[in-house]
Amino acid sequence: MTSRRQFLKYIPCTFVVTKYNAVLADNKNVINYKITAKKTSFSFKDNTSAELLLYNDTNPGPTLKGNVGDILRVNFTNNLDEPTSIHWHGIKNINKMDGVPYLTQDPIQPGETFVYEFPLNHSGTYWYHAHMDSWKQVAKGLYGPLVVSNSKENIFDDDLVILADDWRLNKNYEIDEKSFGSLMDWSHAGRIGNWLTINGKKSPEYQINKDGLTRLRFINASNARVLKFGSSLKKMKIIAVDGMSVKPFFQEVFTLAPGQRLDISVNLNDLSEVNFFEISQKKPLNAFVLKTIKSNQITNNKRPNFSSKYSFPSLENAKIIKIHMQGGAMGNLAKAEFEGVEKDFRTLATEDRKLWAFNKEIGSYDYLLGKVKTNEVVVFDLWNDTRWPHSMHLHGNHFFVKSNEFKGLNDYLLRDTYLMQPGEKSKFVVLADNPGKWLFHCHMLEHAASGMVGYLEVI
Ligand SMILES: [Cu+2]
Repeated sequence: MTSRRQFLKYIPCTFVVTKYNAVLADNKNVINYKITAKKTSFSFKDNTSAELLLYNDTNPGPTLKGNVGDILRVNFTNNLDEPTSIHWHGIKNINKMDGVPYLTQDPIQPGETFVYEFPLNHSGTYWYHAHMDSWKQVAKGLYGPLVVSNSKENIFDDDLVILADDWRLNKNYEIDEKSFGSLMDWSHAGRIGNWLTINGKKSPEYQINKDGLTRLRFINASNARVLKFGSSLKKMKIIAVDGMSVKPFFQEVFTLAPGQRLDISVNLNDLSEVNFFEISQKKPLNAFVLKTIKSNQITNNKRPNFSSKYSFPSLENAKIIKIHMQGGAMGNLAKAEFEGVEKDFRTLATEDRKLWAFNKEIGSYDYLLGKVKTNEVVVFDLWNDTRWPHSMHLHGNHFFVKSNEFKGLNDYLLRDTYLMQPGEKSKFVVLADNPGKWLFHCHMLEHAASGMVGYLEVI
């Protein structure tokens, strides 16, 4: 492993093929995928063409599917002009497969191949995305869904991924390249877009079985926009949050912050269609439509069997890690330490492009937040002492948190990404049962790039 600074010294380095030798059990089913990242033209609207960075030339990238117990093996080739890596968001991964450059692997150079291989231990809705300059690479389309199934949950007649992205396009329906790196975006809400797609399309329509039961797997792949979904149904039945099954509950609308996932179960009964809207702005947008078609193949009289193997742990001997989040526009961060030097906020912003801090330190991929033992119960005692919401994501280990965004739900949910409102104080009860160096960062990707990032080491 090379550190970032060492690495910068010898760019360009020689291109080698990195081979991961499987040490996983031989008797498991291996699901093989081949993924290539490259520049690809894509049309957001008829007669327009945008240059994106895509996996296998599609937006979103291919939906990777497996069952609990399988091994996922992805033979990945980087045909971009820049280094990259892939993170498997929400997967309790083997640390060296987690895809964080400089922390868990060296960046994958142009022309190089890297084999990601890891077991799928938990069912749920996940996604994968670039983790190198992700504020740019994700904004240009480097992501895709990952769905892990479990036979006990297999009661649905239709199962659809609803991957939403909020693109910032110019008037020619191309990526607005000029605004990349805008200090205004980085110090405010992040790169907020102007063009919503669902699975790469504007307001798509999906046909589902009449009288059937449908599972919708929402994923927010936006750089920064907190999406809010409503529908023409009175209420939506939520069955999973961040890939993890929950005791079903009903909401009229729900928010979905960058990086988060949420699954709902829909039964249209007598309706012939249902409309879904994105309502985070004054004017609701048509997100997508479900329309029923006739079918005789309904297998819908099974009862779901959702269960979680995790229970809320005792906090008696919990290790507390305090994380004071500061910075951004209109914030109270006067000074912070960056690469060992204390600097005032203005200098950090204008000279270093750093704007956010944990505990008065500008974070990075090598900023250690705490070191704990495997199976230790850890409490992140967080305070969002900024004027902005932050979608906080922990790699490799999940945490219980009171998810205040759901109306009437006064319970802890197991999550991997939680949206903290301005001023909010919150406790993440982390089940540190997966050893390794695990990034903890804001999933507003501009915030992560400008300091809201660190890692937890589980030894
Ligand atoms: Cu943030």
